[in-house]
Amino acid sequence: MDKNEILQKIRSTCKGKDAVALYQELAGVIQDTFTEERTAAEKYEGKRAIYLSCEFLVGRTILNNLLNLGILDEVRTLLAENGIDINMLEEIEDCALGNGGLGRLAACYLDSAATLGIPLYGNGIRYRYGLFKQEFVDGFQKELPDDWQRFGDPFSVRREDKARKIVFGGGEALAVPYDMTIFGYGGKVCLLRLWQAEGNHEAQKISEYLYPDDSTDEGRILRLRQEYFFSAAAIGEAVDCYTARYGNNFKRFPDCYVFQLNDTHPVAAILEFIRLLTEEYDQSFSAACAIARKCFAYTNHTVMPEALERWYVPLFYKALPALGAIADKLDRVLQREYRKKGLTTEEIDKVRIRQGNMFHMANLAVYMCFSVNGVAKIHTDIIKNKLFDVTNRLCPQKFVNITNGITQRRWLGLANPDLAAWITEKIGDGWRTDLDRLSALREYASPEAYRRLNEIKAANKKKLAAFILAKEGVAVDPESIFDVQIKRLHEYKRQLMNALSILTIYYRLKDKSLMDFTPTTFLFGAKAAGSYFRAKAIIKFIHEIAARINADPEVNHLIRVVFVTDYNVSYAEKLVAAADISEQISLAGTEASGTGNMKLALNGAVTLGTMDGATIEIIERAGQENNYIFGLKASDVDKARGIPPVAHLADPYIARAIASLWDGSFSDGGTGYFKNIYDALISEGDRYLVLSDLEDYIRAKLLSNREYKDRESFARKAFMNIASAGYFSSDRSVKEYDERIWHTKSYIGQN
Ligand code: 26Q
Repeated sequence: MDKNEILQKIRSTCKGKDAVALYQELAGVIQDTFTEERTAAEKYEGKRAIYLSCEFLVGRTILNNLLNLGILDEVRTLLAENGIDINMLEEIEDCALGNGGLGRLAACYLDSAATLGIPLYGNGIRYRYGLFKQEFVDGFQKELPDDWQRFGDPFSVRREDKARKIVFGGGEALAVPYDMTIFGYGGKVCLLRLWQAEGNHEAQKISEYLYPDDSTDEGRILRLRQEYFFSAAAIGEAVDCYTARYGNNFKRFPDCYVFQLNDTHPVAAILEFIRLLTEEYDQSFSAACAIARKCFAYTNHTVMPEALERWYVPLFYKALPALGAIADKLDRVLQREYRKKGLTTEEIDKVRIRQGNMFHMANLAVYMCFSVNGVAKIHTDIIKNKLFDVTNRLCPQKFVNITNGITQRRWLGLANPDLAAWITEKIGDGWRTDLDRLSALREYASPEAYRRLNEIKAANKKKLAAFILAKEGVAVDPESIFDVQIKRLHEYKRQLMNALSILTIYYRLKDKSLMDFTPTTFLFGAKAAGSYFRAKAIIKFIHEIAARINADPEVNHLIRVVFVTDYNVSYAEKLVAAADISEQISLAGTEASGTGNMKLALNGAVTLGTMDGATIEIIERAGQENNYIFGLKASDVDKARGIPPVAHLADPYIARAIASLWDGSFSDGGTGYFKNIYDALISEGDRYLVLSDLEDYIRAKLLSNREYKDRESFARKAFMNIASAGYFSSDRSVKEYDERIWHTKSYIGQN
């Protein structure tokens, strides 16, 4: 790649274009310049790792691509010279083909693999509509369709030559791949192949929406078809390429391909692989299974029972008849194998693929994959010792921990250019490809450094405050503490606990029992699944609290609450750069890893959190003394469940906050939302132990609030968090996947 050549092309064509035309122009120039690299990735002959995922939460790409190509600053200047503000490009596209953590992780991994030159190939679905756009009407969430291709999709190439027919129960579709170029830092690329379903109306529906409603059988069948559709396309293509080279002898297949399953969503790939080899390549069932067991690896992202995929057997057969039969056959093989090994009936029942009239997809994945990994230490321990304990006793070498990571190019370089520049000034810019270098910052620890950090944070807060005023119409004080909770709305993540803590603080400020409170802005960003009643109830509750507090002249110079609209990757970039406090408050043992925790720590936010997920590993490195840790440990949770929720209402402010859910303090517009929340806490046993942790949470929150006053010592904590964040680069994670699971470099054909 020749930087100057690109700049020259841009210079000659950028004049007189509006934002959309300019965006397309820039993308076109970049894309054209990399035809060779794309072709090289496509023709690569070594072993490939195929990342199968229903979600890729790519976000906006134009600025990130310019950054990774090392020409962001030059292009910014060049456009400015022509009277164009580069930021207007940010208004254009947002490729949100994912819901949250799991989808964003896939995007970070592609960025890292591209940068490192690891032959990782993303495979997913080219949804016509991505994650819904969020609006609030009177504090109620409304979901609107996300027409992300409105201005085109200039980083993708349609590959009709690679289209494949996919047959499922009662129909077929043509799978047409679109190859999206993922630009790594330094100019290497990876390919993200997104399959689009074409054909009749039924066929087209397959790639229409990310997560169609699965409250009906029709919706569930559609979801299954989606999962099968892209998995079968990816498997079919791999097998075609392999047989073209090696014929029908599949012995070397595992030396050419490894498939990483991003949760169980693409697990149909295993069944499809066995189907293809047995039905079309004349392999025996056991031979096909033996090969499958060498080339599939499974990442688990959750221990919550309701997020573990289970399919009603008759429905599965209806959608995918041939695969249903294979799943049942594997279940019989599993029982025979484990009986021979001396497992008890009870143990076998726990690991069976078929559980009554349901197929248990995680059990299928664990049985068939050579590697099963969790996404943070505590999470891997839980899956080894609870979820998959039987398999772990039999086959402990199958289980691997690979703690998640994030790409520092987007989450520091792009999101926080001032901090990035300051770090570079101190330690050079090696951190862009080796985040461990951040530890060298420790040598620069000094009051001068803390002062500078505070300046950078203050400037980011000012920018965010201006953005929030423009976008949300709420004025926030950039001098106040920015306390940030950004993540999908889920009960286990306990946004409700944050809301209740804010209410108790509000009541205490009102009756002057809380003095010397440092002014604080509480920021929330979250989307709730359209069908998740209680999550939407919590959103409304937070909006009611925000409206009350922000309009109260007695206290609104001390405390404000903002629920930002349409939280997405771009909003996250602004929020992480401006956060003082990072809220990571899930009930211990419920958040598999979290990755927002890493983004916030990397940008110098201090964690207010529980010992859960990867937060534990962040604290291990950054020091408990530099963060605010509270609450139950995972090992305390069972015992805590024995205490009735009402036993935690002794504090009058907490009691009052809970009462506000039913005593008419707030109105839910007759939806029953607030009664529903009250019931969750009081009548239904408070599943996520909000009340057990609330008091200690408020203690920790108020402690951080007091300590913030000492600006130097607080900045020192932020500094230590930044200097300790090196481990959480997705470069490290992806290298671990490659070294411990994929082994792409030990491809025998290369020797
Ligand atoms: C389940 C059944 C049927 C249909 C859909 C699903 C489903 C869909 C999406 C279940 C789970 C998801 C998404 C999970 C997710 O994003 N998990 C997050 O993954 C992150 C990356 O590993 C972790 O950091 C987070 O802790 C975890 O919550």
